[in-house]
Amino acid sequence: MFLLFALAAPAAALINSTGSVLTPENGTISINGGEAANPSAFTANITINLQQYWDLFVGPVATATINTTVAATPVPTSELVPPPPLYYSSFPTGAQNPTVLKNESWKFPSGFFWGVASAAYQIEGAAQAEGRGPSVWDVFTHRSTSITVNNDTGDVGCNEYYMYKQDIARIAALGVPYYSFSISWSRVFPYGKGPVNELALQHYDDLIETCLQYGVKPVVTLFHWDLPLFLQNEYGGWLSEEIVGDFVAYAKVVFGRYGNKVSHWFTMNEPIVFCDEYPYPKNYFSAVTIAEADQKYFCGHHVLLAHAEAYRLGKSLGLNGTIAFKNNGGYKIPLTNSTDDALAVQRAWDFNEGWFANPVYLNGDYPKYLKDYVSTLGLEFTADQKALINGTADLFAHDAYTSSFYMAPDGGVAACLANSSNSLYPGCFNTTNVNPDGWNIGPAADIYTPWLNQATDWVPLFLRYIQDTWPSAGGIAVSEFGWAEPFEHLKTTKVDILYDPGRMMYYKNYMEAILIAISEGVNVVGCLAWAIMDNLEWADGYLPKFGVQYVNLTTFERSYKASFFTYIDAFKVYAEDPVVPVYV
Ligand code: PNW
Repeated sequence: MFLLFALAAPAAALINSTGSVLTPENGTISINGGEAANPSAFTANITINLQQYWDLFVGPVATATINTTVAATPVPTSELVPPPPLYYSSFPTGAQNPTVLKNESWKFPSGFFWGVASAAYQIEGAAQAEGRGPSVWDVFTHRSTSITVNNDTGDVGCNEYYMYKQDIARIAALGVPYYSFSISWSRVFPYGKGPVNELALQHYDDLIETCLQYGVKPVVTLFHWDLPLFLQNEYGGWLSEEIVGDFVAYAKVVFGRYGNKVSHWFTMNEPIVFCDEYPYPKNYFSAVTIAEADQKYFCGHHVLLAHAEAYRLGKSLGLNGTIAFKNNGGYKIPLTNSTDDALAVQRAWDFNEGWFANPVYLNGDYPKYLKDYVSTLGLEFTADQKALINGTADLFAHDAYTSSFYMAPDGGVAACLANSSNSLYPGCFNTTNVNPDGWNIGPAADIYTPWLNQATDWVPLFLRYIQDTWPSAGGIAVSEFGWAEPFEHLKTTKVDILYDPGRMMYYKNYMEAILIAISEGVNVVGCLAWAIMDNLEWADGYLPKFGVQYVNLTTFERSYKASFFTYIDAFKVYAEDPVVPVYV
């Protein structure tokens, strides 16, 4: 059933900040074949319903062949068989079993929270179902010319909106104790604010109840990039301080509804990523009066305020789950031991992790090198705002996929800072994944994820750096890590796809790196593997594969990849809490 919401008061939704009427194509309407000389003369209030809003900005949306909730069926025991070890011993089968190696000084302490992760737009499908409003990503995947070669969209995707019971049964069958997913803001508030869509809330009621029924604890992210389109159109989304109130109102509904059923809340996913190219996704929305290169800092400023207010609200409601946001990035290794490279590395921390971590974990304010720049834009927190932001995270959640070398720009940091047309200005640091000796930092992932190399050796140092730099009483959770197996999308048989040695090595090495960090005194409290299954990798569509499960996008059948068993194995061997597979 579709819900149609009359768009009464905010009919100015279709009118942008310069007063011209927005069309799907380019943000301004052409009247009688030409740009209106005086757009405000043509401004009119019109009332449209939700379907018309979709039609105007997104156009036809595909639907799945399965479009009612599918009951879970027990996972056949034949699927619960781990693969043989990667390398066979040279002895005939059964003649000699190599000793299972275990490092007795390693362990995941009791209470360590681990599981698998996803995000709404990447897996749900059911784009228009039960009153969901469009998000910026619906527009982007349908209308932008810079989407993947395949014109992939999230219209149907993994169809998790209808398959979630089976998905939860499948992870429970392997004994996975936590599932991290995000809620679609534009399902709950089809316009980002205003009328609440009860059907969406009922959907997430059942998703959360199903988790609990299977002994899987839900971990919920409020915002994983799928901004309600209406808020982008009305005031430029995260570019406007208006979003703070709208985000907090959304948080209030979700916190109020699911309250203490959620063990860990994340307000935002990776603001560095979604602000960095603001308006994100790039190459579709053109926005307002702020210079494009500076939009990211306005976005970040409002993210910090919105996060902090949502955190304070959650605490005032007495939620017993932890609340934090997901930061992201890799360890930053100086390319050489020159002082200019050391300076560039510090600038890189300040313009990346420190952008959000310093205000929240240290002092409510931006780190030095970033502050030098954003204060020229008028982006300064008042004393009250600093007090509001400081201390608004119960743990340090970090999406830590890889690591990279950092160095000064050609010509040095000072020359870059003196030249605002330098392409690296204002950060004035450079980065590479290639060692000075010419070798990659580690094996490359898929060609569609050029940012990702297997650099797990650096993980223990990185976790220690986080603990020392931004101490958090609740410890550190690696809230995403994962691997896009090279060329997986080119494999033509299911058995080939399911045997994923690169991802197996990544998980084995990564789990050992976390164990090393813990054994050396770093308080790592949890980790969440990205992703529960293959999904829409944003503008790269379904080409890069991050899943520990394969999804047949026609039948929606899911299958465990070998790497899922590698991941589980780490806990079977090293967790103080037993891994309890639930066969339902
Ligand atoms: C994360 N980088 O994004 C996101 O949270 C997920 O939605 C996404 O699917 C996953 O990682 C895999 O990409 C990132 O360039 C995007 O370093 C880019 C980077 C890191 C994480």
